[in-house]
Amino acid sequence: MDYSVIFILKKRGTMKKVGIVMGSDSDMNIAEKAIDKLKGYGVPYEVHIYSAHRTPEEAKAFASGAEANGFGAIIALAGKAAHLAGALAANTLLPVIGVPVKSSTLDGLDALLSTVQMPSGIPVATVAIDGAANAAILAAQIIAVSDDELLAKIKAEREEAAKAVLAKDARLNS
Ligand code: RP5
Repeated sequence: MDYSVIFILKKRGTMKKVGIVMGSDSDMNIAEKAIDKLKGYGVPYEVHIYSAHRTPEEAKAFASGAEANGFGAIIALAGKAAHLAGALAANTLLPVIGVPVKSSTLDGLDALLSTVQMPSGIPVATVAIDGAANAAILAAQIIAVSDDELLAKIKAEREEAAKAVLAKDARLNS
């Protein structure tokens, strides 16, 4: 077999997964934005429901084992007193991206502050309230550091987005 074919097969088999963890199934409509993005890039992922408060042991076990289980980044979605991203980050050296989820009472500001205000030494990369699509793009960028094919897909997507903006601009003055 051609060496380049062997290389491609090896590389496909070893692409790191993204873990999508949400605090409740009520976060699923937001998690779907991340799932759709990762599917579009062809990035493997797993989705789980673990809560920092309701199932702390399972959340800890997932984070502790994530690197050994083939994950390259973790997206954590939670609303209200959203400690999930921080609790996962405390138990792994993988990059953790926090998505504060908007709840019915404080419009997600509670979750934003709970997710973003991490103590020094345990970082969480926090995206906007309900910003699961950006979380997935950031996770894909992290995986793409060692995957040129994935990097090219993300670059192409940005170029398409820029073209769409410029086409709208051109229409304003035509
Ligand atoms: C958080 O509390 C979850 O992430 C969810 O956003 C919020 C409400 O959870 P449910 O009461 O709907 O299960 O832990």
